[in-house]
Amino acid sequence: MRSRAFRVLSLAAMLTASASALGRPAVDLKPSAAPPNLVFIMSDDHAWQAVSAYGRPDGTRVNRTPQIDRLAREGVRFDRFFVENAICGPSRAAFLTGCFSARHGFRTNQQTFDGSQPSWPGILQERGYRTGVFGKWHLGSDPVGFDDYCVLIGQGPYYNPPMKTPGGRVRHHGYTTDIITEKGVAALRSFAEASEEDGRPFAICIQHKAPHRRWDPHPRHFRLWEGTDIAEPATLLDDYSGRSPASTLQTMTIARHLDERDLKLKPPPELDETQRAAWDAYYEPINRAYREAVASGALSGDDLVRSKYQRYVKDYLACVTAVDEGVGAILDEIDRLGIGENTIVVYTSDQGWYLGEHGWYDKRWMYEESFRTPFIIRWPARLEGGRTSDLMAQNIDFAPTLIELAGGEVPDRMHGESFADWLVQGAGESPKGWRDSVYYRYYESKGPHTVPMHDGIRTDRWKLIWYPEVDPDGDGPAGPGCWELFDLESDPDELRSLADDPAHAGIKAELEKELAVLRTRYGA
Ligand code: SGN
Ligand code: CA
Repeated sequence: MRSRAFRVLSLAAMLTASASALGRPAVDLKPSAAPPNLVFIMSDDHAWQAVSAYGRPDGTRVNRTPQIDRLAREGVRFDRFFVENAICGPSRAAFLTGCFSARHGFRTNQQTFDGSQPSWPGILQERGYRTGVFGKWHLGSDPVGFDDYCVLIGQGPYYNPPMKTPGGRVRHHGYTTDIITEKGVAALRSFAEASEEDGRPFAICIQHKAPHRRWDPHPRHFRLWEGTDIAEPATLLDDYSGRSPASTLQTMTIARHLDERDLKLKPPPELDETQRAAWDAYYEPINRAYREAVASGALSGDDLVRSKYQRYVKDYLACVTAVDEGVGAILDEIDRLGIGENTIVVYTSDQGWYLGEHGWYDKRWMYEESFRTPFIIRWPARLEGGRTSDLMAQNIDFAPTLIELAGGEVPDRMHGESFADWLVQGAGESPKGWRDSVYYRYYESKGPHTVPMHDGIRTDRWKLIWYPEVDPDGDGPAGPGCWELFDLESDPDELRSLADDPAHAGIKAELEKELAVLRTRYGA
């Protein structure tokens, strides 16, 4: 039998040869270097503000995520990583295909993803990678390009999730975040073992349901925040003045739209008897006190909003802690297997999230909280750790970047750009010719939370948003359309639209022109 070193060498030589045969030399993997493994960890709705390596823009920390922070310390943290459509399925499809929603076709969560289109898992698989996905999928169709999978059905519950595998449905008992972590750890072990045998690299996606609504914690995290208050964002009591009427049309406020399940006044329906007992033991006394305070009028008005905020954010952050512990388990397993050096680890979320900013939960908007998403990448063999980057990157760039890092050829249809070369060369200033504006488009007006359809452009300093269905007079979601323009330098919280300010007509016209170019480029 040939030695493992020989097998790795010949596979690397094969990959390098086929990349240059295709006429596009990828990132200069040293001829003797084995292609990297990938561990892609994606959570669902993880606000970058709730990753302590990021924190709130004012520098305060809402929570601690020591394991994700460890990744940031040892890797590169992207501070301006945006999605192209801040909602689950569309963003996941963009990560997979490198395309805007208009091209990958999955514009709203109500659609079904066409898995026959080129995607990074399929391309890596063709290049000899062993691939697997475990956890949330949420694309309607079955995973394509994966040798193995075990995915939640639709959104999936926080407890006792039924999951789908190539062999059919499997029931699970326990806490979904922990189950997904365990599946990730098990896959790491078996893929690494197989790789020892045949020299094939692997790509494993570990995709959490948490901290998606309805933020149901594990009992070990119930009391994490007991006796402390979580800092409020400055815009918790936003009155939406100073902007177009668009922001008043949504139904995602902490004040009026959290329901009994969200506030834990009702338990998750899927709990078994033992789980339910633990749940009730914690929540029932809190609920009793809450109901009494509301009924007696002791808790009302802004105080009630603040109290709902605390309840919501504490549950949300408890769910984040389970995800962070899962990241720790994965990193420990990578260390234990001794494969850390040449394994790329990514931590990201399908979009950002409102932790009370503008009085909201949920996502969908082109405002920074949901448009931006956490993105951290570690690869000890090739990336110097502990750095941050301001590169205006987007989820559509992930597939091209990864394909290049794996020595493959990026299909022309991908809208995204690879930042692979720049990353391995030190990730300093933006690479020459890199985009100086990013495009965004959200389609789901008729979906949950009634956020009106919009698209827009963001540059280093400016953001221009167009709402085609909003009436500028605020009479309802059927108007001739209206604009919002923000100066991100003087107004980082995006509270004062300058769209109607004559002094900003020049910059608005310039941005409108550039927006038209981007719409054409991305087929929107
Ligand atoms: C569900 C949630 C919504 C959420 C969407 C989309 N309601 O409908 O609050 O905006 O998913 O989320 S819930 O009652 O099921 O929690 S996404 O992450 O899948 O895009
Ligand atoms: Ca999501």
